[in-house]
Amino acid sequence: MLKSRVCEAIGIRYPIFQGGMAWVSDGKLAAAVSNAGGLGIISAMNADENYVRGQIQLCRSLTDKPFGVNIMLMSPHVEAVAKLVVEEKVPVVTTGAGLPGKYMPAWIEAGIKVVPVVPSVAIARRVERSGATAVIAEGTESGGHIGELTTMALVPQVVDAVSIPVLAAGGIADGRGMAAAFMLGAEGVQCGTRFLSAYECGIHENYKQKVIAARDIDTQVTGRKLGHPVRALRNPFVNKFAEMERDPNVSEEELSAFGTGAVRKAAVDGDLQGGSFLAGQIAALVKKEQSAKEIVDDLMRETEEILSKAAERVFES
Ligand code: TUI
Repeated sequence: MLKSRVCEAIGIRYPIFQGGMAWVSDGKLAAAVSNAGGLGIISAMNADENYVRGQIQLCRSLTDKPFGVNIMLMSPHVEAVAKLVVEEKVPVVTTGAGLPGKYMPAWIEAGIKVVPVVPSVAIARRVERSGATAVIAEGTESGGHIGELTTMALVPQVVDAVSIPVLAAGGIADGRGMAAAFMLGAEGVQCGTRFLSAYECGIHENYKQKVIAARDIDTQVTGRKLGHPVRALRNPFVNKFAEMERDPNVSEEELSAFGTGAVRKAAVDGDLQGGSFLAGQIAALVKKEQSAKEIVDDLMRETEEILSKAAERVFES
């Protein structure tokens, strides 16, 4: 049985978080992952506090296990959602796309375990000083909003810099990736892309099939010009965005307006032309639909098998 400080700190059976994904991670998916022994996470994305409250209630109606809410710090509703998680006494808050420092005292005071996503050593150190329970070191292989460093380079550097547990994210979708993360010093993982194909994931069937059909080279990063690089599966929307980004006559406002609503179009409408299908570089490893429990069980079985036989694999007897 794999041993991890993450399980003790969060109160979960397996050290696997399901990433908070905009228009993807709702109360139903989060409850399914938590019931499977991982940590399911509801995405607060750009939604208001009423939507997030509804998803928390839905999750609580489906599981009595710990779950999390991911707060996207660029959200226009961040202040209201930051208050809501305190009122609702949400067990775990993860954060993304910014520095959570100003909200952390109130969350910690309320007994919430705070686990920020960090793209660098300096930010990991800062959130540890602010009282984070653990950090998620997320490499640029991830889908959605990304940092610069790869998981392979970032994770061991963050592990050396902080004493709280580190979870690895970015490019992890099976037991090989999870075992490798543990070899880098991580004590848990966060997977997003792998859970896109879960039966309990309510995204449009076109999104699931696009992930299942993806090849290794099928993701592309756009949005660097706006200062918010985002990784998604290549399609007409991504091609057009990239073309507009290269055109010096297109203003940042026009670019930003073109991108607005595209993630919803992908996840809710399955709009293959106009949607932004956020997914990580590991999408090609996702080959079929499965239940959240099958995904968590596969990850754990593969990881334990690889790690327990690691020496046999590489040493001659
Ligand atoms: O947040 C994510 N992934 C996301 S958020 C999102 S919604 C969105 N859509 C378009 C543009 C921007 C956001 C879709 N996918 N992952 C966690 C993550 N956090 N990745 C990188 C960071 C991060 C970046 C900078 C965390 C802290 C940070 O601090 C530095 C600063 O200057 O704020």
